[in-house]
Amino acid sequence: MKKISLTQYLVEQQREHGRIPAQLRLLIEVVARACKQIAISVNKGALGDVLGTATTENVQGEVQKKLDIIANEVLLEANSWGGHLAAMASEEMDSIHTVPDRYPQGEYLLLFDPLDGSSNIDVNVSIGTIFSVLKKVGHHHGVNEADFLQSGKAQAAAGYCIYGPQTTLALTVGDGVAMFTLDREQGSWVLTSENVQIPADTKEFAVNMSNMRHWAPPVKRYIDECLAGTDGPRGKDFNMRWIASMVADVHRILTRGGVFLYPWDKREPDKPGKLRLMYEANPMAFLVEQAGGAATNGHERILDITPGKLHERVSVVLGSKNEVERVTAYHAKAN
Ligand code: P6P
Repeated sequence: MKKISLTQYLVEQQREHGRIPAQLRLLIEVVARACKQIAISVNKGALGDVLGTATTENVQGEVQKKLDIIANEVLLEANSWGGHLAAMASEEMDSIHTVPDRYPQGEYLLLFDPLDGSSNIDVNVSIGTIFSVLKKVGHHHGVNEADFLQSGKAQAAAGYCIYGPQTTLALTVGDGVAMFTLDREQGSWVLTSENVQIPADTKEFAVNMSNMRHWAPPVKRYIDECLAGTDGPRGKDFNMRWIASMVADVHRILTRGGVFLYPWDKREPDKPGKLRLMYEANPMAFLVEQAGGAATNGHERILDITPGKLHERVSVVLGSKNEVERVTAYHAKAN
């Protein structure tokens, strides 16, 4: 594969498929540049004043890590002046952040989890930035939270940056998934994989097993059958991986297949799940589907869910198509 820059890739994609108009290309390049800046802070670790917790909490009442706030500030600042965005929404902010009046407003809406996997920051395990791009619908002036409440199938683009042994950006605009690796000598993103495909079958599941006693029966049945191995109903042995950074678990699944579950559990029955729909599940579901995988909440396609609130949570089953369909079928039978 030709090793081209992110900019050349975006220009050539626009020429071939016409899905990346200038404003969207600027948005993607600005987000990619912001991720490079975040990577510099992440990679400093104890050498910079970036580890540990801040003295504040986020909208979910979770204590914020210093890097959560740094990453959030980098993304807000980078995207304010370009004229490509009307507003932003972040896991780290209660309400939406509209572009300051001194800058022109564009037609795009950017949502992000600036640093996902915060519990892994201080122990040097891969973390990431997740982003989702929507377009403002209607021609009303100004922008409000209701403009963001669109289902995931309306996304214009989605991606993540994983800060791991390599710093890698995964991106889709609806024409498949491409990945770019950060060339640190040049400070540029280089295309390193294109048309990423998730195998339909897998022998690897990702779930936090410590929650097993709290799961609904269909999830327990699915995992029990995986654990039963060759002597059980699946007739094959399974392996388990759980990194507790969604970006890292999803990156592994995009790279070699697998199924990821963060299901509803009875500890907080009113909460549909732990993960957030708008800036975790939706962008990851878009990427996974574009790579030939599937993503449901156990009952319906995540991208079809109509959001009611900006920070609403959702149960997530995503990855290798045949496994996701099996888990979803078990839920249907249970109903
Ligand atoms: P647990 C990270 O905090 C996160 O939001 C996802 O990135 C990850 O998949 C999940 O939570 C991990 O949750 O309960 O295993 O710590």
